[in-house]
Amino acid sequence: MKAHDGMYIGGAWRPAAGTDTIAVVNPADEQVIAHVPAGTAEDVDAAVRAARAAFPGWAATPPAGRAARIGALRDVLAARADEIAETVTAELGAPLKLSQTVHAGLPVMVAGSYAELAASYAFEERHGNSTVFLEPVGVVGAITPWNYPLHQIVAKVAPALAAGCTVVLKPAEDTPLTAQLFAEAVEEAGLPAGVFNLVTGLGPVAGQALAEHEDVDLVSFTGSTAVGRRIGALAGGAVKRVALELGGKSANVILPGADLAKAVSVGVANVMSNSGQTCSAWTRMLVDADRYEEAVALAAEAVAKYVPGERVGPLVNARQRARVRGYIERGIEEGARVVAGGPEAPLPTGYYVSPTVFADVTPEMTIAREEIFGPVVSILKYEDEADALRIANDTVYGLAGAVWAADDAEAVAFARRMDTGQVDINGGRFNPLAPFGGYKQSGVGRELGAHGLAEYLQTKSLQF
Ligand code: TXE
Repeated sequence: MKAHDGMYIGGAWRPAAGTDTIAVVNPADEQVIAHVPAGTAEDVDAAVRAARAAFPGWAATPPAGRAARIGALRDVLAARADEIAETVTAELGAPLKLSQTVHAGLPVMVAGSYAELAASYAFEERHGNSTVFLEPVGVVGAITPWNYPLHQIVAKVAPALAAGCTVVLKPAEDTPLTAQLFAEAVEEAGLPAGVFNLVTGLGPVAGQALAEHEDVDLVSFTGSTAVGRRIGALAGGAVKRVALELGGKSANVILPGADLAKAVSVGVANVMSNSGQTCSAWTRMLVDADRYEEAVALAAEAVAKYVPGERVGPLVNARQRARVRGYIERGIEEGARVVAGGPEAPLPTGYYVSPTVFADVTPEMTIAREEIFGPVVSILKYEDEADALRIANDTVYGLAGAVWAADDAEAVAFARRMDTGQVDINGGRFNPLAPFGGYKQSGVGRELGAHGLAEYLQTKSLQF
């Protein structure tokens, strides 16, 4: 596949400081499809300087002018959607249909929402005898994961640009080609040089250098809790702003009055989508004792439709496959019952695992506590509503969740007692304006919508 052999810095593709490269592999056939440069601290420093130089001009651009550029970026992403979808499929292994609808489609919606928000957001407020200005934080270091290669980028870059910040992006090493396409789109959209910069590279090298850089004012990170902790500690030490979007172990709570067939099939689909590589996936299905076996049978039936290599893609790399397989084995060792999938099913070449459903899962089991990040559903039994709430909240995470009930009011009453940042009520529907982010160890800060924009602002108040 086509790849740039340099970094996008200060409005141009420039040679990397070093000579190391990263091989990009197609997870569906394990073939190397391209190489990209492995950035060093020197590349990161050049990118941060470019972002710093561009900051005063971009920050002073009136919101309507920033909105126009973000709108142009949205249009380029929409025009190049096919190419984006093919690239995501090549480097993530996602089925092409998923890439077209979600991986290419979502970023267009999100960029569009920030074109509108940049124009309408109240960057100036009046409180009594004070005028309060909401000003851009400065240079943003964005570190993104591979699971939604373009969405994760746009969910950071679009609000940062809307706020008037400039950005250096270090994308995941597994999916740098989508990031390079994004840089091309930025250029095509006519953003001023240095407003957006891209450094590809390894997390512990280029990512670390960006997180540590003293001229970065805010680090926005999405990824593993382990790396998030390190970045949070670094930012705390340097007294700089940080936003962390980390793991999840979300509950799909099916209350006794809910439409069980719908709740189970939508619940299974939610976990199977993107091969379970979604931080907000509803990986714990909670069902009342009376309807438990019925739900287990429905889930086994639903998961049979998810054939690896057809509706379900592979995992992103061999490491993730080993990790997910390890969790499946652990589930069996700890006494959970495999009702679909499991370790033995034959699989095509590629980093596939079998879509798996576990029944008889108890809250203490590893598969009910740790983020698996694969197509694995755990079904837990509850006795009454209080028990369901206790189980739902019995996790260090708090990113998302779902509640199904006889009516919305009952589901809302339950959702209000869940310790989690986002809940889908009787199915829900994606909303690009809804703030997304975690309670507890799922993170700090919010992405998307006006709340996502506010992360990139700092407050100045003038008294009269
Ligand atoms: O994540 P990493 P990995 C979870 C999920 C998954 C696990 C491991 O459970 O199984 O994390 O995935 C960069 N300094 N999520 O190992 O390493 C790295 O280059 C600075 C949840 O792939 O955290 C990449 O750009 N940066 C999740 C980004 O961090 C560093 C999405 C994420 O990679 C770094 C992905 C360092 N020292 C995984 N080390 C979500 N919340 O959506 C790595 N990176």
